Amino acid sequence: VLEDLEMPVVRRETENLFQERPETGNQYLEDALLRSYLKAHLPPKVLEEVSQDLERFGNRLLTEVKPLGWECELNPPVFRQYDAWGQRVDHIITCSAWKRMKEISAEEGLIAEAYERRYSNWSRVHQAVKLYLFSTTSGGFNCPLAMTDGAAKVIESLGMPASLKNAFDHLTSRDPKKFWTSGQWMTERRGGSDVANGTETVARKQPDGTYRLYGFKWFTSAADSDVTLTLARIADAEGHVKQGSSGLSLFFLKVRDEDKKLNNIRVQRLKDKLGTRQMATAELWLDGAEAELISAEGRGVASISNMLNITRIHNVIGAVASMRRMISLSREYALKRVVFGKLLKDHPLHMQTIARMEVQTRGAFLLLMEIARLLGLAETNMASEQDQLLLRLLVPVAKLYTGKQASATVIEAMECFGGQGYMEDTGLPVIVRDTLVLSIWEGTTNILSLDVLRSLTKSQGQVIAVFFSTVQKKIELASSTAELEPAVKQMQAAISRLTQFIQGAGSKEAMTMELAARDFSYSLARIYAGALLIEHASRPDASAEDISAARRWCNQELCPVATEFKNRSYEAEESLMDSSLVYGS
Ligand code: UCC
Ligand code: FAD
Repeated sequence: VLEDLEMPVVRRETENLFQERPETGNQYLEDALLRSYLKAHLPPKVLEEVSQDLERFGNRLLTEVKPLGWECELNPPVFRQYDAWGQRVDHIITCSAWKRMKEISAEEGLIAEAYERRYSNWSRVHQAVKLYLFSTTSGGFNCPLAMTDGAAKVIESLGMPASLKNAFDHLTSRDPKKFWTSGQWMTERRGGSDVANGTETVARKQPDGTYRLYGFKWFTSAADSDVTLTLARIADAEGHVKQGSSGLSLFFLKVRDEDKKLNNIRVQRLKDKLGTRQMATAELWLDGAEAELISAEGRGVASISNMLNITRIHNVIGAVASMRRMISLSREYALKRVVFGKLLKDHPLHMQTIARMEVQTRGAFLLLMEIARLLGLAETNMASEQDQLLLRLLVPVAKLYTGKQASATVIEAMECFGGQGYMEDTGLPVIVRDTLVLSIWEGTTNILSLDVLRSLTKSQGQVIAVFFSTVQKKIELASSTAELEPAVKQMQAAISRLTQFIQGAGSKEAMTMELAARDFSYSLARIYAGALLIEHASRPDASAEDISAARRWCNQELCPVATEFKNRSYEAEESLMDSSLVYGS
């Protein structure tokens, strides 16, 4: 008070011109789209309970979890290879906040919720929303949770073998003392995309029927996890292994024994990463690690894809959460920051910048909810064959598309804070760094685009018919809303261009589809998200913003693959020119 009285008027005014910290409140209460989605889809009783839980969780995130997340960022894991007496110990030391995140994850049932299924098919939506709210404050703990969910899913998909029941109970526990997390060790030195050719790890059968693994795992995230799933080639009596995908089998192993001693595993070092620095990613030597074979021999890739599809959904959750968080902070900042004599919010060009991000985020959010909804149906035996095909297609589509959207959005949003956006201690660069990995891990954009083609081939084209009929059904709902007419017309045009592309490409060589894979996947993402936005905007209580978002989304190029096909971009000549442009002739 004394200082205030004594402060000269000029100085006081200058202090008032400081740039203010953007503060957001309860993320659930502030997310209008999330709340309207839940209101539109959940049965009333489920909505009531889920809303209460989310509001409470939103408060807990604000008061308890957010500071812990920041602590995780400030205290990244440390690797201690030797103890003071020269003994090799290979300790990965994590901070107390990271350990607390594990307990909170259990208490909140962030994995359990999906497997208890107390809201039947809606449990996956409930879980996805909790993870979405948790993501950017989790201090990187969303990563082990993704893999834990994936491991539980694999065990469940295998029909819950007796030997894995205990592990499943730990992975899905709400008891912090009992809760385990899992890793996912696929990538080796020779590569992470081409797992079939990159995996050198060998599994040797022991007289008691267990296996011992020998090899080197090049990227192992959340290396402090309790258990992991990994791939290896089983050696025959002569020590020979089968190469290629059909030589790979899936193994379960405990990373440490009861005394916390590593399971014949040596840590080479921790990765020095651009982001996700709160979480330990290690290089590991497996030197006879005891493991249990959990797939049929040679069915390793097919079996671990149950994990991949879950972790890819978590990747979508992370992407949408980062976009939403950066927008929330940007809009708060615009309410406080004065430039050229007025608040940023009163500069139309700045509002246009944020509104464009908002439209992208809405499309991404609805894609995420659609996948969670379909997964919930599939897991409660309520999914039709069409729903299952659609889920298989939409997971890679959404993963690859939202990964790219999120990277672009967080960079754009960083700029909304001017120079402050680039300052480490604002926390904004953390979100940017942690988002940039989303298009790399769990399969890069190109690999996921090829997975989209895999899902088409596997269903012998059926999935694309389901895609078209579902999109049509969703946009038909809009027929009574005049304001949506232009959007519906744009969607109809895009659908017919996509149909023409598919017919045209069908008569060309296989090469065409491979070259078109990325543009094709983007087209599927834009068209499907457009249909979801239109569907959401067709609700009787839709807001003007819902309608505008649908219209604006559909104003963009919805079917880039048709344009590029017309440009002959996928022809052999152009492909040769791609190489020439890169390397010169
Ligand atoms: O990167 C990682 C990060 C860990 C950190 C956790 C973060 C989680 C998110 C956090 C959120 C914030 S872990 C490593 C991730 N690695 C990958 O994603 C691998 C990328 N590469 C691929 O996906 C490739 O496409 C491969 C490895 C799947 C290709 O393998 P193959 O063996 O060459 O492929 P094939 O021969 O086509 O497929 C073998 C079998 C087939 O089944 P069958 O034999 O019945 O015909 C395929 O249909 O596997 C089946 N399959 C699938 N099934 C392959 N992919 C899938 C799929 N996605 N879904 C269903
Ligand atoms: P490459 O396969 O060498 O890819 C290089 C480029 O080539 C990419 O742009 C890719 O899109 C492109 N490309 C590859 N193949 C094709 C093709 N057929 N057609 C067109 N383009 C192609 N892995 C784990 O198993 N467990 C983990 O816990 C884990 N954690 C990770 C944590 C971090 C922070 C990071 C960055 C990675 C992690 N990974 C993990 C590894 C990750 O899954 C791989 O890095 C990723 O799948 C890509 O594999 P790669 O590095 O071998 O890239």
